Parts: sequence; structure tokens; C-alpha cells
Amino acid sequence: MRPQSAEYMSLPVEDKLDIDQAVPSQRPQRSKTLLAFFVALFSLVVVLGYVASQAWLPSAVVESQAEEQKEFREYLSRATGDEYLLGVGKGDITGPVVELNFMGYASLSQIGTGLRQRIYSRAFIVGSTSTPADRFVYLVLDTQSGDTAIRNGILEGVAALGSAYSVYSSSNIAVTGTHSHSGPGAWLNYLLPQITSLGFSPQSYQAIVDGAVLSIQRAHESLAPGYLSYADTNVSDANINRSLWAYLANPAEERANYADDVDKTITMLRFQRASDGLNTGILAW
Ligand SMILES: *[C@@H]1O[C@H](CO)[C@@H](O)[C@H](O)[C@H]1NC(C)=O
Ligand SMILES: CC(=O)N[C@H]1CO[C@H](CO)[C@@H](O)[C@@H]1O
Repeated sequence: MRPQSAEYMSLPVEDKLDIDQAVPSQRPQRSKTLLAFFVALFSLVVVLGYVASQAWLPSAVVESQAEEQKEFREYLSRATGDEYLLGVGKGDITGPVVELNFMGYASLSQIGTGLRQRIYSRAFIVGSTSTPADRFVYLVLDTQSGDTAIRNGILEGVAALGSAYSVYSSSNIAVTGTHSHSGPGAWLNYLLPQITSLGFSPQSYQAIVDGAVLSIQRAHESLAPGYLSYADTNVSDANINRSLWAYLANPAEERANYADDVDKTITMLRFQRASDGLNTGILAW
């Protein structure tokens, strides 16, 4: 409170000034009160908002999820057509991640120094439901390519799984690679790639063979009737010409057949289980 007494009024001006300065001004008090008011108001808004969200948001979310699931099931139930015996399986094929040359660029300085991402083998089995022995395995390895030695190792590994696997042989197993240049090398049995990888690495080779065999085993164990659906679409700005000059050496009338100088079409084969409509696998190229 500002002194207003008769005693104060009678003081000399300098003394009045001293007292005035010693009394804290009303202004900070007022802004503190205001601040407290806004903090309280904000807290109230937060609390009310939370209470309101508890009251109606979850039910709305649950409802929309149920709606989505219903739409999804209806969408799935539309899968028709021929029924196949389908199986998919995945196996880790990551070999030595250090001290080994990467497969592909033939660059001596490209030596693994650690793990960024594991690499896999994906097995897709398509068979006939009426003649189950009539089936094939399509393997996609995250490697630079397929390979004869790898393929032989996989055939031997599958044969060693026992009589239930005798239906798989050299005539119905296809081994392909994604053409990754970012995995361990030294697994090829050819001389040229062995020069830059400074030889053959049994560990690198065996990791790929074992993971591939495991992926076939998992695909085999998951075999069930299902449907295949197919679709393609064009994706622009995802890939570019690797050698435009080479492409331009083609006759102009041949090039006129295409809108682009590289393939922009992505094709997808979807594996869907008949019993519950679950999408079990996707094979794209
Ligand atoms: C993709 O592009 C090709 C070539 O331009 C065209 O023939 C084809 O119809 C396109 N496909 C789709 C699904 O748009
Ligand atoms: C090798 C080559 O010609 N590459 C070309 C491919 O297309 C892109 C985009 O048009 C060019 O920038 C490259 O030079």
C-alpha cells in the first residue's frame, strides 16, 4: 500500500521519493495475477479437451476402424478365379558383413564395414490344387544375381529336407536375384568375380544357401489354397536410363513404339489365402 498518512505527507520531498522507490510498484503484481489467470485458463482448456476426447474420440476411432475392416473384408471377398496351392516364405541370407568385398562393381575398395540392413531370400510356391505335385518355386534373393553354385547348393539342401520335399527339383526351382550391389560377395564359383573378391568365401556362400533353403521350407509349410491377382501400373520418376546412348543406337522406328526410354511399368502378383482372405505375399517386378 502506498503510504498516504499525514506523517508521510509532511516528509521532505527527497524522503518521499525514497519511500516511493522502496514500495514495490503495483504493475508487476498485476501482470503476475494475469499470468496466473492465463495459466489456469490454459490448464482448464487442456483438461476439458482431454475429458472431451475421452468421451467421444475413441468410439469414433473404433467405429471408423470397424468400418475400414468391413470394407477391407468386402474388398477381399471379391477375389475369385482359379484356386492355386500357394505358399510364401522368407529366410535371412546375410553373410559376413565385414572384411569382404561387395558383389557387383568389381571395386577392390568396396569392403563391408558393418551391417545397415539384412538381406533375405523370398520363396514363392505356386501349385495346382488338383495335382499338388505340379508346382514350382520362384526364389528372389537380395543378391546381385542367381548363380550355378548357389543353385546347386539350394537343390542339395532341399533334397536333404526329406521325402516331403522330393517334389522340388532342378526342374521346378527358379533362382533369381534382385541385382543388389550392396551385399557381401565372394560366393560365386566363377573366376572373374573371384579376382576382385580375392577368392571364394564359404561363409558368404553358405549363408545364402541356408537362408534360401529355409525360405523354401517356410513357404512349403505355409502351403494352402489361395488366389493370385495381377495388376500393373506406371511409375514415373523412379528409374532412369542406365545407358541412354546405347538405347539411342536402336532404330528410330523401334524407339517410336515406346513413350519412355526405360520401362516404367511395375507389375505385381498378389498371393491371397482362400480361408481368410489374408494377403500372404507380393511378388513385384
Ligand atoms: C503404362 O505406359 C504404357 C506405355 O506408355 C502404356 O501402354 C500403358 O497403358 C500404361 N499402363 C497403365 C496402367 O497406365
Ligand atoms: C547415360 C545417360 O544418357 N543418362 C541420362 C539419362 O537421363 C537423364 C535424365 O534425362 C540424364 O540426366 C542422363 O544424362
